[in-house]
Formats: sequence, C-alpha cells, structure tokens
Amino acid sequence: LIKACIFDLDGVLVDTAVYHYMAWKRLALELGFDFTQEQNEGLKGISRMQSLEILLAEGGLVFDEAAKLKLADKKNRWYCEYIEKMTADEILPGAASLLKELKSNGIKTALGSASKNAETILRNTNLLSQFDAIVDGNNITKAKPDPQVFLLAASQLKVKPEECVVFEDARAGIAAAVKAGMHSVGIGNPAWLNQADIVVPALKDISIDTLNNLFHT
Ligand code: B16
Ligand code: MG
Repeated sequence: LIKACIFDLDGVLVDTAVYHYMAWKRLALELGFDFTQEQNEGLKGISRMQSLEILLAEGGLVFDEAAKLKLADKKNRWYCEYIEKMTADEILPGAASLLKELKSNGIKTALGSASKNAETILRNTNLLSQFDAIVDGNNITKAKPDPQVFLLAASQLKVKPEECVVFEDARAGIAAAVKAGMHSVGIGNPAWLNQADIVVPALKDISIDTLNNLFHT
C-alpha cells in the first residue's frame, strides 16, 4: 500500500538545471574554458562539490581544497541570484496539480533533493506549503545514489520504505530509490532511467489513477 510520494526537485518539480548550467558555464569561462550543455547533463542530481570536481576535470585544472570551496561558493552566489527571480510560472507541467491531488487523497508528500537551496526554490515557486517533510542537501551526509535522502524523508513522514513512491529525473536518484526499497517513477528518458518501475516524460503524464493501478495506493 502506498502512503507517501517523495519528489526530487530539480528536473521533476522545476527546471533549475538551466540556472545551474548558467552559473557553472560562467565559472568555467572565468577560468578560461568552455562548458557545454551536454557536459552539464552529467551534473544533474550530483552535489555541488562533486559537480565542481567534474567541471574542473573537464577544464584540466587542479586547485587545493580552500580554492575549491571559494569557487563553489562563487558559483552558488550566481546561482542564488538566478533562482531569486523564480516564480510559480516555472513549476513544471502537472507538478502542482499532482501535489494537490495527492494531498486530497490523504497521501503524504516529501521533498528529497540534493540541493542546499531547495527551500528558497520552493518558497519562490509557492510550493513550500505542499510538503509534509523536506529533506535536502542540508540534512544529508551521503549523496544519491546513496538512499539516505529518501530514507530520511520516509522516517520523517513515519511511513515504511515500501509504502513510498519516488519521482526522479536522475539515474543516481532512481538507483537511490531502489536501494531504499521504494517504488520509483522516472521522469525523462526510459533508456537512461531503466531501473525505474515506470518512466514518463513529465509529471503531467501521471495521475493518482496511474499510481493506484501500478502500486495499489
Ligand atoms: P545546490 P536535485 C540537485 O538537485 C541538482 O540536480 C544538481 O545539479 C545540484 O548540483 C545539486 O542539487 C546541489 O544543488 O548547489 O543548490 O546545493 O535534482 O537533487 O533536486
Ligand atoms: Mg533531479
């Protein structure tokens, strides 16, 4: 029986990947190399420091820890400038209505994101009140594919892992859901998200009826 739905943020509820990309590209250009949209795909769902490591490797640059923290901080300040201007218009199709539908059917909702900026984004897009629990980059020590983020969300909602469905656009996120012992809905490319129970193009393609049929909510 399904009692809760746990949502990834970036790429599932909102498209902040475009802002991450703008900030990472700005940093790369400042450091003297280009960073393509394709290279940015590899950063989805990955933590800020891990993303920086990948970016610097692409540019063939090596920095010490203190310098890396400064670079990550610089990127984050630019990123925060971009997300400060976000509005509810940037909620991805179907996300707001699915959250409301779940609530009215007594299904609990949680956020399970790697981002340390999750609350700002939820506040600016008016989604904050839609969640019974928020677990983000500030509450976890292990990044996806580790299941920690989703297990913590389940324990805050007081439900068992097998009673949860995770919505994720990142391969590492689906792997985390599987390791947590949860059901999963992949958002995006079925070939890439092949560990998910089902893959749909967007949240607008999922209704409570689909969830009922699949997972017996
Ligand atoms: P921040 P998610 C992830 O969010 C993003 O997909 C990833 O690109 C980003 O590096 C990570 O959050 C950390 O974000 O720098 O804001 O702490 O998909 O897990 O919601
Ligand atoms: Mg994501």
